[in-house]
Amino acid sequence: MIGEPILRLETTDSTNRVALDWDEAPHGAAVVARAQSGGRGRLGRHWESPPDAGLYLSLILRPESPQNSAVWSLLAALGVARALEKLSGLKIGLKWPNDVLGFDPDGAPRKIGGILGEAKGSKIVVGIGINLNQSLEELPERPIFPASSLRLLSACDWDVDVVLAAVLSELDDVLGRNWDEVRADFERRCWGIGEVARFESEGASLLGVVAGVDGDGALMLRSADGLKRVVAGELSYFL
Ligand code: BT5
Repeated sequence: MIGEPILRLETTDSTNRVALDWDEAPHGAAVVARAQSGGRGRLGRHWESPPDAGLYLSLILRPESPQNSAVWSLLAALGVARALEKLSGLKIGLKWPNDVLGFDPDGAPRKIGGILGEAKGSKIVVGIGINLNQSLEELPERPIFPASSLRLLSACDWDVDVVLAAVLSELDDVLGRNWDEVRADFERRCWGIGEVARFESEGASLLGVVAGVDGDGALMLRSADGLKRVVAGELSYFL
């Protein structure tokens, strides 16, 4: 069962750090905190985690199936999108690989959450950050895919525990599935399929049209040299 046992903390540096260090944790164990002082984003970035304004959750997975580790983050992103959509009635999108998107009334995408997958040996930790009750002033500035919160998009306050329960229940379902079973839903929600994008990783850059996400969770880019698979890097669109 995803979310059992659950370790609840008032504040910590990073729930992912706690989950990585929790050696005895069984598959499905969760760490949740009311605030983080050193919330982590991808590629060494920071995740703003003010008290009670968002959900800060890490899950410990000890998968038996050989699914590629990148796939767990994609499955988690999909579970979060499904849960938030059911709760709020808002349309929730995804940006490969790890952004959870809400939309302004005019349809512009806003980052309301993110997923950070990390591994220690065979243990996988999937960190989930969701902005719930922040005002615009409490959110960091982002030049593209500006930050928003569920409250800003839905005009109501959100109880962190209600969202936690909904997310865990959805993840219990989605994390038990094969990527191929749910890939179509990820692609349906995925921002920018058919658009030109630039993929950057370790100094190298590739320009192409986003064609979809493959059976290993890699993004497929149709470049001047043909169809390429890309993993673990940064994707930017020309919005
Ligand atoms: C992510 O990184 O989107 C992954 C975030 C994962 C956070 C969770 S919280 C629970 C668990 N424990 C942790 O320590 N982490 C996980 P990335 O795509 O790199 O986005 C980070 C970038 O987004 C930053 O460089 C900022 O520009 C911006 N940012 C920071 N805080 C944000 C927020 N609360 N909302 C939206 N954007 C934010």
